[in-house]
Amino acid sequence: MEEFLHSEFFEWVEKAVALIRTYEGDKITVVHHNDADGICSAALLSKVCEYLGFKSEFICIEKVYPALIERIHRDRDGMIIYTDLAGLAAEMIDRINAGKSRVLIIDHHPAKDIESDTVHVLDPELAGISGDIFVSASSLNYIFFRVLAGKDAMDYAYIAVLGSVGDYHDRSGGVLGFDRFALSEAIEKDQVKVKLEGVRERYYIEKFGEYADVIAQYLTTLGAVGYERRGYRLGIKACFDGFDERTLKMVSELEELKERKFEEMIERLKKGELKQEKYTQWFHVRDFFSPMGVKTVGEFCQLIKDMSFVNDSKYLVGFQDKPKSIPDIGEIEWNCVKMSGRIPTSLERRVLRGEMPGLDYLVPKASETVGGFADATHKIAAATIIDKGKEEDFIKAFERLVEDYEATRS
Ligand SMILES: [Mn+2]
Repeated sequence: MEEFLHSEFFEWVEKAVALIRTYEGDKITVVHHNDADGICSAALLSKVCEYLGFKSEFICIEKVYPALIERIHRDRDGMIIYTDLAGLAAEMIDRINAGKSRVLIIDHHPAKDIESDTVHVLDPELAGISGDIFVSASSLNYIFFRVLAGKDAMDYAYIAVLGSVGDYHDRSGGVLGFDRFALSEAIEKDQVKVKLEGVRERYYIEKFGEYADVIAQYLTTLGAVGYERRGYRLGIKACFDGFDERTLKMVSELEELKERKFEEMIERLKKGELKQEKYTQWFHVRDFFSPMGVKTVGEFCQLIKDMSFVNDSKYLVGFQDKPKSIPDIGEIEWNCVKMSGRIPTSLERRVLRGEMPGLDYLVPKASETVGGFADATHKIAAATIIDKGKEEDFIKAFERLVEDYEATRS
């Protein structure tokens, strides 16, 4: 621990710890992401609440949509902790919260700090430390817990390792930085053994009798594929109790379900449901992917983008209905669809050379024309949310934008 004592980052953690220590209410609401890192973060925060004697409520969401934030803050007060998401949403949360609750955002994604008396951001990105490489949300929550509770927190170090691996922080051969600090404590406590496979480290977790990458995949399946069935709840529980037969059965059922739905959808697209425009090919899964979360349509596009039935010179766009009912929250007054875009490899080359426009240009612009907001855009992968019924207008706008881009180049 000593090596962190003098860092600026450590002072930030202490400030966050002071916020929870001085909280005078009796209940804390934890809003967390639905992937393995988010589930492990929630598990660690459940122990933080237990340690301090607070009651806790857990809300699992896929993204920080304003409508969800409004509902969460309308119906609750006291202290609300967001974790593994919301780093960039502090301003929006502050506006919606309007001074009502004490809010702490514990995230490792790119973040924006704000001046606020009630909303506070703890994020390594703000201290110049890459949250994508050196610290998962789980490791951050572990350090938060560790500073708060001292060595008592070490009993849960393995959960941080699980979360880091869930976010692929071992991709360079092993986890680094603050993730490695959590790993070293888990090793010290005999919770984890490092096995070297070639040039890659794997982390064997004694509690599960299994490697961290395997367990992290179970958690992701529970949280993402089983989102509408609240699979993440079983995931949080499994972090402490291990995977019982019922949970393992749910994992394998969900994996089969996903495979079956994906295969069926591919057949449907081959039989004509993949609509062809001049520059775009697109489809709509409606609610066929339920109970999987809306991230699924993106994963599906990624899977099929280079298959032989997909035209390799056209953009690939998929839509999925956003369910009206959000687990842990209830009915939300919205009527919208998630759009995901990907680019087949041969078109991707032309995009990267600048001959064709990227999705980071097309998707926000096309969304704007139909009044939507683009949530996450990169050159070769992008997503947005638009109103239901606007799908064809979106495609038309998308087509026009590509056409205009081509016209200005020739
Ligand atoms: Mn994460």
